[in-house]
Formats: sequence, C-alpha cells, structure tokens
Amino acid sequence: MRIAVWGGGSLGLLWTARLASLFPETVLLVRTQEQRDWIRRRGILLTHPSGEKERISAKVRWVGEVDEPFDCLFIMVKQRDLRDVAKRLAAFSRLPAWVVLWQNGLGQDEPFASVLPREALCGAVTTEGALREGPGEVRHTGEGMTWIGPFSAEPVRPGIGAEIVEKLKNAGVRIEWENQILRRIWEKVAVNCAINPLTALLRIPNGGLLHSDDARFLIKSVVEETVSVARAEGMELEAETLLRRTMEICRKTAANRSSMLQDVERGRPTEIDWINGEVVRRGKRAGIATPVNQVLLRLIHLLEMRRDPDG
Ligand code: KPL
Repeated sequence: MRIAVWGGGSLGLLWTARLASLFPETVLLVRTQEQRDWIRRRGILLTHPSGEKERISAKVRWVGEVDEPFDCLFIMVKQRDLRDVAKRLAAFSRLPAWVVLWQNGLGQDEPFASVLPREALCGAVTTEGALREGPGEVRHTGEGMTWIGPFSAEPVRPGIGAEIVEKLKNAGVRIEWENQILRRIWEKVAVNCAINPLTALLRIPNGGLLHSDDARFLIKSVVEETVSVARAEGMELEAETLLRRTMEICRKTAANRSSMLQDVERGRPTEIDWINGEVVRRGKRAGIATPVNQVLLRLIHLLEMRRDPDG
C-alpha cells in the first residue's frame, strides 16, 4: 500500500511519522527542497506528549518531483493551497483510489469536484494538537480523537480507507471511521467560528474566553448563526449542545493558542475565509443573516492587512 501525505506542517509531520511505521512505503510531499533535504538527512523528530523523543525515518519528496502513483493520499495543506494541489493531482498519470482532506472549515471538497470521483473523497476531523518546531520536528501537544469518512451522501464501500483506519486503530491511534463526516465538519466549524477569531482578536489563549459574559454572548451568537446556516443546508445541528461543547473545549484547551491566533502572531494569513467566511457566504445564499460572523470576518481581515507579527 503506497500512501502519500501532502503537506509538511505540524499535522503532516505527525501523521507521516505514524503512518511510516505501519506502512513503510509512506511518502511525505513537501513544498520546499530545503525541508526535503532536512528530513532526508535527519528523519522526523517526534516529541510525544510524555516528552519522550523519537526519530522516525521517512521517505520524502519535494512536490515538484512527484511522479508516481499512490493508492491513498492524505492532503494536509491549508485550504488556500487546495486549488493548486487539485491542479497537480489532475496531471497525475494514475489518480489515488482514496483521498482524505484534513482542512479546517467548509468547502474543502470543492476544488476536487472535477478531478476525483465523489466516492474517492473523504474528510477528516481531528482534535489532536501538534506544533511544528522545525523543518522535520513536531511536538504532539495533545492526544485527541480523529474521524475519517466519506463526503458522499450515498453509502460508500469503505474499501482501503477503512482498512487503513483499522490498522491505525490496532496500532493504538485514536481514530474511527465516520459515515457522517459532514456533520463532524460542521460541528467543528461552529466551534472554530467562535473560538478562533475571538482569541486571535483578543490575543488570548482559549481559556481566556471562559469567564466573561461578553465573550459568552458573542460565542452564543456565532454558534446560533452557524447552526441556522447549517440547518438551511439540511444539517440538523443543536445550538445548545454546540455552545456547551465550545465552552468545554475552551476549558480543556485553556492554555492553548488557537491556530488562528498562531497565524496572526506569525504574520501569516488566517483560515477565516473558510471558517466564518464560508458561514457568511452560505448564509447569504440561503437568506440567513449572520451579523456577528460578518463582523468577526471583517475584523480578522483588517488584522491580516497589518501583517505585523509584533502587532
Ligand atoms: O481547532 C482549534 C484551533 O485552534 O483551530 C480549537 C478547537 C479552537 C483548539 O485550539
């Protein structure tokens, strides 16, 4: 079984390290030749949540030199890079039988609609924490749960996807096959719509949102708007449950800096357009007002314009 992981960020490094020990043919595809050379020389250095360090050798290629077919592809780049990945994939001599999209937000499957059959596309949702500490160095900051499942509404024969999930599970990875992945994606979006922009704007860790009535009011409004848009698309979510879950995540990850806060701090563009931005866009399409999501979207856009890491 030939698996490729596209993307050498924190999650790409973590999952390559895991997959490489179970599927020795696993290949990591990275954006720069510098990262490729670093990993070729030193392998991936994984720091486990216990603090224990492990060096894992892994095959690695620069995306400009990928020329071989894979059975399965984990796409772990940011949403803004997906169109480029889809274009490159369309030029492959043989397409992978199974492709898993790991992005935050909504709409990650759209760039692949004309490239891959719907049955080949799966989504992944994970609550695991990882931090890239160097070109080949990753710290697994928090154990979590991962779900993988098909985007297609029609029942899909699990095939090699379920086989890989089973093998990971038997190796102790907390992962489940999920036939309702779109529901999981929407649920995560509701949480991210609230926590990510608020923590990025206020420059506080997730726990900083816990003890303020103002923060709770905004979180509740964002979650309710997101649930209304999801419902308009036929996804029956519960605002009360998701509000409780969002507050619970703030508690459980109190010391964590959200991915959006990290992007802002490093002067990188954020994923706001695929999180709150998608809710606003879909809300407009369905005639549903999303004023709080809109304000957060615009404030983050303004923050991005500054691109000043010391801000
Ligand atoms: O997914 C997250 C993120 O940071 O993107 C949360 C759930 C907010 C945890 O930090």
